[in-house]
Amino acid sequence: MIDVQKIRQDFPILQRQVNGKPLVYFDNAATSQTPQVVINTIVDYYTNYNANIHRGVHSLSQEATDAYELARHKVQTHFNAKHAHEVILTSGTTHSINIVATGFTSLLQKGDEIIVSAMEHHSNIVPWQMLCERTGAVLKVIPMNQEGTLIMEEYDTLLSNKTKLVFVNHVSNALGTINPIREIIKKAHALDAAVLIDGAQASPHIKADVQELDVDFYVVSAHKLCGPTGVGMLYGKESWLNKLPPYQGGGEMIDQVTFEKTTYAGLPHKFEAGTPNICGGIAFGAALDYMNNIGFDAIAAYEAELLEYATQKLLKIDGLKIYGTAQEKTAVISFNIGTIHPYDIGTIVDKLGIAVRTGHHCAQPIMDFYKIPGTVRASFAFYNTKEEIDLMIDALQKAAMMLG
Ligand code: C6P
Repeated sequence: MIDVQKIRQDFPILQRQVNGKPLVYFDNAATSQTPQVVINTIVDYYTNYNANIHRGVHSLSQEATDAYELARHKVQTHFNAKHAHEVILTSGTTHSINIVATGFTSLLQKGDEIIVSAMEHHSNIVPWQMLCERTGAVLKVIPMNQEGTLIMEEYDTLLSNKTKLVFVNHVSNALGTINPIREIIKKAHALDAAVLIDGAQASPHIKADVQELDVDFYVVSAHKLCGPTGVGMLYGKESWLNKLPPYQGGGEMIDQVTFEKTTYAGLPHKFEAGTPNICGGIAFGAALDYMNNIGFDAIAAYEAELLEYATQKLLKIDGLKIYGTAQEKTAVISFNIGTIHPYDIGTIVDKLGIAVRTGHHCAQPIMDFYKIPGTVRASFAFYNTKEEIDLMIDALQKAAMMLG
């Protein structure tokens, strides 16, 4: 059970006002808020043991290295990776995807096929298009229906022995749909294709077990689950990470360097060139501790209640249409009211202290599918309340009256 009032005390930002009104933060799918314990971890690092890692014999460097590697271990445990060296700490989901997409350049041939879904974020489309340009591989798309659910029969027809890679998000950022990733992975593996699951939007709501999923790559950003920006995870099966070449050259990722030849470090360092976001990595570990203390089952149950409550209330607003009505959804609601531009709604509700995202949400193909310029997106977290939803409904009614 979530004690939401107690939890809210953990987030200093939730106490502030915006435009003279109490902040109602419903832009959690863009980035989540940061609890005091994670802020304290960041302050503690810079106050007490800021040093470069894996390099110095001095005590500060040792302390920072130990804390960073402990954080990697926490990420490994959270996602149940078999080995700590299968966890590459990156700058976030986008960086993680680009490591894999670039790495596959030497493993693909002209005519090979890559499958993505119709509801991907641009960061799970563009790197694969660039990979296709480099290799002559062909991009195929699993279509979706009006509810925002993937048409799995079409996936079956797209799969063939030409399929080398499949990339799908676990949860759609614009629609909230939870995709049937188990089935997607199983079917791809039957044809020896590798699968990357973009877990950016799933990770704050669903605890993924990469071994149980048998997924080849799973990627997340810490800032979606109460951690800082600029850090994330690329999980890869050891066998795949060994096959892929390094993404960037530099310090930290080498074994021996001469002007004639360089040999690379083993995992995970092969993919971690340069000084990483040390503090961010440590704070990522602290954020996972914080969320696990609350518990992902409790978070999911509470957010499902918020989703149901908000959906019912929103549908009572005249002319409001929700995009993304899949059975399996996280607490994300994309909507429009009549023909009012989402940007105008977002601007008016902001004046009333309510933060929602408006626009195409970096998922333009979804907007093209529905033939709309964008949506208003309200995305909830475990620290939001039904009272806040009521405030949003009032604000939307005011906006609809003013603009309709
Ligand atoms: N979506 C949103 O408002 P980065 O920026 O690398 O941390 O995450 C990119 C990303 C990748 N995949 C999915 C499914 C995502 O939702 C995001 C980030 C934010 O929806 C910002 S555009």
